[in-house]
Amino acid sequence: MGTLKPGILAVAVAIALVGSIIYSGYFLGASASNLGNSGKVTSNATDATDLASDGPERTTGLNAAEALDNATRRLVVQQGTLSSPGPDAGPFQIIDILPAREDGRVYQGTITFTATKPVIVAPLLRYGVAEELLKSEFGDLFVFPGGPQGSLIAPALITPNYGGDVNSDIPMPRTYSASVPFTANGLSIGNLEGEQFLITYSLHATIFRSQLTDDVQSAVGQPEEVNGTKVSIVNGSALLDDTAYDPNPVTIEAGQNVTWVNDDLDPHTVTSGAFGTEEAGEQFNSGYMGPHRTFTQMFEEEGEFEYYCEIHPNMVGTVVVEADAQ
Ligand SMILES: [Cu+2]
Repeated sequence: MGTLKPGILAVAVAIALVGSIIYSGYFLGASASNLGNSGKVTSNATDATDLASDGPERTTGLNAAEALDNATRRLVVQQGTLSSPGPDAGPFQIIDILPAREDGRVYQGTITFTATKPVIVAPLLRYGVAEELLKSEFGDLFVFPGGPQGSLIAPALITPNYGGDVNSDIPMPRTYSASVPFTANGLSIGNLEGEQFLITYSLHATIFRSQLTDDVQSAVGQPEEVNGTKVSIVNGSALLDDTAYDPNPVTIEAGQNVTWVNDDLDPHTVTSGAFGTEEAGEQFNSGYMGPHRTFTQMFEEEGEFEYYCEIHPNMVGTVVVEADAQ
C-alpha cells in the first residue's frame, strides 16, 4: 500500500514567489504616512460626484504609460507559494498578498489557500478616522499606518473555520485550507502567534473605485485625562528602542502616577518587565493602546521598573520611583 512519506510535500514546495512582497515591516510602522491635522470626518462628496459620472478612472498624477497600465490591470489573478518572513519578523508572521492600494480603490475577489499553520486572513480596510479622539466606550479598532491617501488601516482579522484533519487512510501533513471572499484596499495573511508558515494560494480580484462614507460624530469625545507625570509614546516609536518612550527614564516619587499617552499612529502597549520573561506584564499592562489613548499607573514602592511594548518589543523604558520627599 502506498504511503506518502511525511515531509515530502513540505520539502518539495518550490518557493515560486509570484510578485511576493514579504512585508516584515507590517506592524513595525515602517510607513512614512503622515496624517497631518486634516482628519475631519465628513462624507466625501467629491468622490460621490466622481462616481456618479461613471467616466474613466481618474488618472491625476499618472503619466500616460501608467494610466494605460492602470486601465488594463483591473482584473488581478495571482497564484503562488509564499513563506512568512521568518524569525526576525517580530511577534507576528505576516505576508502581504495585495499591498494596501494608495489610490483608495478596493479589490473585490476571493482567495483560496492551503497553509502549514492556522493563519488569519486580513483584508486591509481604510480607516478614515485620523485625528479624532473617540470615546473609549465605543471601543478601539486595531489600526496601523499605511492606508490609502494617508489614512490608517483597520485590518479585518478573519479566522476561517479550518475544521479537523482531512479524513484519509494515507497519512498526510495537517494543512489549513479555506476560501475567503473579500472586498478591501489590500489583503494580508498572517499568524499572530508568530509561527512561521508556508502558504500556497490563488486569488482573483477586480478593482473598483469606492464611495467614502465616514461618519463617527456620535463617537467623538474629549481628550483623555493626563493625571500623572506624562510619558509620551513618540511618533514613529515602533522603530525606536530606548527613545520610544519620552522621557526615559521617567522619575517620580512613591505614590505618584505615570500617564503614558500614545502620540503615535501605531498601536502600542506599556507592559511591565522585560520581553520574554516570566514576570512580563505581571505588575501592569496597558493592553492595546490605539492612537491618542492613555494609560495611567500608580507606583507605591521605590525602585526601578522596566517596561516594554508587546507589539514592538524593541521599545523599552524605565520608571524610577524615589522615596516620597515629604
Ligand atoms: Cu509599540
